[in-house]
Amino acid sequence: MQPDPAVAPLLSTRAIEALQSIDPETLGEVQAFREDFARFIMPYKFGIDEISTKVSILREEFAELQDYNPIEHISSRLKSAESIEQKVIRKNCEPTFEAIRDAITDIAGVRIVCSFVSDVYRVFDLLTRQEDVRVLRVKDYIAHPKPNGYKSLHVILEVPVFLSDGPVRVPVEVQLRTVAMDFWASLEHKIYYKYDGEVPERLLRDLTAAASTANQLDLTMEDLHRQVRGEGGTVYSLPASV
Ligand code: 0O2
Repeated sequence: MQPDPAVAPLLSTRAIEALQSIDPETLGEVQAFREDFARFIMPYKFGIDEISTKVSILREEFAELQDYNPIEHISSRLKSAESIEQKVIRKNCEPTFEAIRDAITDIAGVRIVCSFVSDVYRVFDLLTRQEDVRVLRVKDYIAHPKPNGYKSLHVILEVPVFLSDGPVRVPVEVQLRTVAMDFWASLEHKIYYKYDGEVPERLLRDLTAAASTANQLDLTMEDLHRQVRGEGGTVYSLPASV
């Protein structure tokens, strides 16, 4: 393969030689794979759009009609091809699009950050009650934190996406957590990557202590919030239907 003349001056000699050594058949296979991957990943992007729209509607409705909004912010991500590949290896999944579709349910991810713990369960309830949403799996790391202190409510939701050749149902992993849980998880994630998973014992201890401080902050803030609103006792749990 010859490099595109427009970009050739930007490439090193090694890169140009590498490109020239690719035969047309291999190049065709790579291009076909790129197209297949784009077709595979597209519905997941639309799944994110569907969930994001649902959350935005709830958020706007709260902003218009209530005197406070339980949703602080929302973010989303599509798992990268590299990250999907790592998970395929970790889960010992067959490397076909069909098998990946069945085995990996967090290709589309949406994170909803709420003000208080009760809001996390409230937003979960409002989302999962919608009739086009199916709950595939729930992991309540708030009721049952991970040993390192990680807290979050994870739910795999399945939503319909309407494509030109018909509807497909797409799984989307939704992570719901408070601002304090999010702050802790972001830092823990950075530290974990910085040390490539081998975090020094002292830092692990400090992180666990910080998780407990974040938890205490959540309890205190929720209590203050309830006092200001003149509300009674706290109920932090999943609805009975889950
Ligand atoms: P990324 O880039 O954040 O998406 P499963 O999917 O159920 O087969 P898994 O992946 O263990 O298995 O699922 P789980 O327990 O629901 O956790 C998935 C995601 O939760 C992770 O995604 C993180 O985003 C988050 N998470 C889980 N545990 C921790 C933790 O201890 N610390 C932090 N900071 N985040 C955590 P990925 O796949 O790691 O990547």
